[in-house]
Amino acid sequence: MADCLFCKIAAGEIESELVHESGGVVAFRDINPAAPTHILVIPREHIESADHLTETKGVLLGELFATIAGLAEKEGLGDGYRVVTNIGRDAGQSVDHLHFHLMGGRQMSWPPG
Ligand code: DGP
Repeated sequence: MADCLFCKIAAGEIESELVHESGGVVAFRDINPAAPTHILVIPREHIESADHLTETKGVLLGELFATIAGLAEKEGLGDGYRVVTNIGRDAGQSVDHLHFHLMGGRQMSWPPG
């Protein structure tokens, strides 16, 4: 999508600290980290949010979560980590391209704010 920040990052048009890249999935460090490890895992395909997922995206979702698990292992998050996806303004979604926050390296609190 022409005007999407994360599409541009996935295409390499905007610089980011990439930590994973495949044909379907890209992962890069969050510009404003909220934990020692804070990585955004996204599909290359423009999907607005998890609210726009359909059953046809099952394989892609599997790759997204396998990527998250692989990165968590690489980052040494064996004691646990959190995966968050915000949907819509009330939840705090600021970029309208599906992304999973992979956060870890500190004790998380619950419930989230
Ligand atoms: P959300 O609020 O759930 O839509 O998360 C969007 C995240 O994207 C937020 O934690 C900050 C991050 N972010 C915004 N712009 C950039 C950018 O240009 N580069 C990187 N690496 N992260 C960004």
